[in-house]
This record gives sequence, structure tokens and C-alpha cells, in this order.
Amino acid sequence: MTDTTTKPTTTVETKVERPQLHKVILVNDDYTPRDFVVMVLKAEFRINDDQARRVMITAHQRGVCVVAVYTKEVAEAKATNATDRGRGQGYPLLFTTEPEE
Ligand code: TYC
Repeated sequence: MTDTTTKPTTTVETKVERPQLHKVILVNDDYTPRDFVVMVLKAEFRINDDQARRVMITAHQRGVCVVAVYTKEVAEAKATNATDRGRGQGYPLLFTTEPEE
């Protein structure tokens, strides 16, 4: 028997968008000790001593410094945890987040 049925020719195109990344930003203040800032950066963002000192000095001199980029949830969680580490010691240390362009 000859098969005369026509196979459907629908093609499904899937577009995958990458999640928007968010920056974690270190904000300078006049009270938090430099070594404490470096310690928090190393503990929360898994960066080495050299990188942590560079980030700290940049924030100290320019007012702010981007620490790293993550998905929104991770960036917000890390900024909150890092800020809380300072609060725990009575320091006004502040980390904020903002979406990347
Ligand atoms: N400015 C602080 C001081 O001189 C050090 C410091 C650097 C604090 C960066 C916060 O995000 C900061 N002790």
C-alpha cells in the first residue's frame, strides 16, 4: 500500500535569552577599616587578597567600585550578606546592586 499522507512540516524555533546580569557595587565610607573591607570582599566574593585590595582602594579613591557581576538573585544576596557583615561589627559598610546595560 502506498502511503500518501503528508508529514507536518512545522519547525519550532526556541530563542534563549541570557539572564540580565547585575553588578555588585562597593560604596566608600569614612569609618570602615580598610582591612575589614578587604576581609569581607575575600570572604563573600571569593577573590584573592590582591584583587580585594585593589577593589577596596578604588572605592576608597573614587567613591564606588564594581566588585563582580552575577544574576539578579545572587548579586542581591551577596550584597546583603556583605553589608550585614559590616553591620555586625557596627560599620556602615555598604554594597549595592544595579543591572548591567
Ligand atoms: N575609606 C575607608 C577608610 O579610610 C576604607 C574604605 C574603603 C571603606 C572602601 C569602605 O568601600 C570602602 N578607613
